[in-house]
Amino acid sequence: MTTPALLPLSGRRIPALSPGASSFPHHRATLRLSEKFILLLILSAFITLCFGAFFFLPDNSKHKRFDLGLEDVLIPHIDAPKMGKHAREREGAVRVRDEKTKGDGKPSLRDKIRADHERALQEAKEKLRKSRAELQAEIQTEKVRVVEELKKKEAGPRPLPPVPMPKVVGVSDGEPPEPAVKEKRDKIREMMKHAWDSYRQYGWGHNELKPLAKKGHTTNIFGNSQMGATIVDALDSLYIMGLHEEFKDGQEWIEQNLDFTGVNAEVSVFEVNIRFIGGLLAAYYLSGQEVFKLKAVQLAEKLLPAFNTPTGIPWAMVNLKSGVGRNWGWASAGSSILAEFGTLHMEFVHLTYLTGNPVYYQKVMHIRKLLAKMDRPNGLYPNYLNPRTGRWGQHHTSVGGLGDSFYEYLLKAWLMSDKTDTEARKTYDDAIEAIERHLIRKSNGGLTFIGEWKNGHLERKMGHLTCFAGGMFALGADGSPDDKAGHYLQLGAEIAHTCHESYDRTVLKLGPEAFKFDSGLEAVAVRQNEKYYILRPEVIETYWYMWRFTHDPKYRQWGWEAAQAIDKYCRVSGGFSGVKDVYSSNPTYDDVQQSFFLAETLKYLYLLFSSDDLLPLDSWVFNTEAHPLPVLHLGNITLPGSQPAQR
Ligand code: DMJ
Repeated sequence: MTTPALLPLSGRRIPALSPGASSFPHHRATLRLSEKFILLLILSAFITLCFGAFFFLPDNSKHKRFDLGLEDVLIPHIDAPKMGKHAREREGAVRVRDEKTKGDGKPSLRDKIRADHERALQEAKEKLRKSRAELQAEIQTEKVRVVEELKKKEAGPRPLPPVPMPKVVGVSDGEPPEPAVKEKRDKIREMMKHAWDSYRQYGWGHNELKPLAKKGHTTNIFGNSQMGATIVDALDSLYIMGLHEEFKDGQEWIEQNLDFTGVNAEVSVFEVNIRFIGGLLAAYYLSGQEVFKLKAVQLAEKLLPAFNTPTGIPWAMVNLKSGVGRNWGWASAGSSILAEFGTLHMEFVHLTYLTGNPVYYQKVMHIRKLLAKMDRPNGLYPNYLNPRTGRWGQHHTSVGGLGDSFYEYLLKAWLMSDKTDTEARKTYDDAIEAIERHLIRKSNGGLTFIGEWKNGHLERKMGHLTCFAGGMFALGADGSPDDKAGHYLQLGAEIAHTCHESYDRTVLKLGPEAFKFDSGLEAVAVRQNEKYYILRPEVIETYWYMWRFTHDPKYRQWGWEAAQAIDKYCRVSGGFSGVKDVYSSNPTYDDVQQSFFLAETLKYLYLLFSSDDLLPLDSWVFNTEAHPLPVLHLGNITLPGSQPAQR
C-alpha cells in the first residue's frame, strides 16, 4: 500500500517514501520538542471538542432534524444538508404549523411529533438489542404478511360467511293452464325479448336505451355513469321468464364489468338501492349465483357514507368514490326525501342477513326509531326531513312521488319478517289510518282517489305513481287491525278502478302522469306536462295484486288492454319508448326505454298471466322495483344487532 507524502510540519519537505518503507524517517527516532508541542496541542483541542460535543450538543431526540416526520426518525443518520427537497420543504411547513398551534392549550404538533420520534427511537433501540436470528425471523414474518395481503387483494373481496338459503319456492314455470292466457303470457315474454335485445344491441353497458336514436341513455340518478342499470334491473325478469341465454349474458357482463371501485359518480342512494342492490339480491336468491350477492355487498358498502349526517338520516346522493353526500337542490330546505330514506329497509335487512354485518340493519332501524319519536302533523308524515336538524321541511304529504314507497316498506318489512316485525306493521297501520282520514276522498262521479296534503289543504290530484297503493292496500288487508281486511281489499279495488279509468279516458288507453278530480274533471290530466306516459308499472302492479287476491278476471282484462296499448304505441324498432301525450292520436316519443319497464312493468304483466305458484306471495316480497326477496323467517333467525323476534 502506498502512503501519501506527509505534509511538512516545519516547512521542510519530507521526501516521498518508497513502497514498503516506514512512514517515519528512519534517520531520526525521536520528535523535536516543537513537534511534540504541536501534537499535544492538536490532541488537547480534539479532546476538548469531544467533551463539548458530549455535554453541550442538544439531545438527539430533540434535535431539529427529527421534527421532520416518521421517516426521518427511522433514518436518523441522514444529515440535514443531505435532506431531499421535499424533506426540507416539509421541515419548513412543520415549523410554520408549530408556530400556529402554540399557546392554544392543546399539545403542539411539535410535541406530537416528538412523542412519535421517541417511540420510534425506542423501537429502533429494541430492534438493535435483538439478535441477528430474531431480526431475520421478524423480517421473514413481515414478508409472509405482505405476500398474504397481496394474495388477498388479487383474490378479490373477502368471502361472505355461509348462511342458510331462505326458503325459495316458485322461481320458474307458472305456466297457466288456459291456452288463451298462455298466449298472452307468451306475448309479454316476446315484448321482454324485444326490449332486452334492443338494449343488448344498441345500449349494452349503458344504464338505459334511447330506442329511437338507438344508443345508450344516461341519467343523473346514476351520476351519468355507465353502470348497466338495465342489465341489473332486468335479470330477475329474464330468469322467471325462462330467458336463460339472456340471463347468462347479463351475468357475464356483471362478472366482468360491474365494478364500483374507483367509480367517481354521484348516485341516488334510493335508486341504487332499489334497482341495483334489490336487483342483484333477487338475482342471487333466484339463481343461487354467488357473484350477485358479492356485487350487492360491494355496492352497499359504497352507500354507507351517505349515512354520515348529524341525524343518521342519509343524504339523497353520495359519491361512490369520495363518499361525499348531499341532497337534491330542489328539496325543501336541504331536506332528504321520505320515500328515499324510507325505502331501504328490505334490502338492508337482507344485507345484514347475508353478510353477518349488523351495520345495515342498524342504519335502517335508526331511521325508524328517529321517525317514531317525531311529531306528525295530523298523524301524517311530511315528505321532507332535514338530515342536519332532524326537523320536517315543507308539510307536504303524498302517497305518490316523494312519499309512496315509505308506506310500502313498512308493510313489507312486516311481511318479509314472516310477520314478526310487529312494530313495522303498527307504524304502517297508523300511517294508513291518517292517510285515509285526510287524503282519500270520493269524486263527484264516484271515483275513489288519493289526494296530496299541501300546507294545510288537500290537492285533489293523483299521480300515476300513487296507483301502486291499490296493490298495497290489498297486500296489507290480511292482518289489518279491527278485522278491516275486507275494507282494505275493497279500497284496493276502488283505487284499481280509478286508475283504470285514468287509462280508459285517454286516446292511447295509457295513463297520464297525473290526473285531477276538480272543477268537473274526473281522472284526466289538465296540464300538458302531466300528459305523458313513461312506461311506468304502478297501475299494472295493482292489477296483479288484485288478481292474486280476488281472481276477478277484469284485472287480467285491464292488464291485457294496457299491454296491447304499450305494444301498439310505445313499441319502435329499437325497443320501447315513453310517449309525451296520451290524449293525442299522433303521439311523440320521449326516446327513453326506462330500466323499470323491464324490471317491473313487463314482470307484473307476465305474473298477471301466470299461475299463482310463480313467486307465491307467502314466500316472496317484492321490493319497490319489483325485485322479489324471500321472506326471512326471523322467528328462527336473529339478525346480528337485533333482538330476537317477538310474535
Ligand atoms: C320505480 O323505479 C319504482 O317503482 C319506484 O318506487 C318509483 N317508481 C318507479 C317507476 O315508476
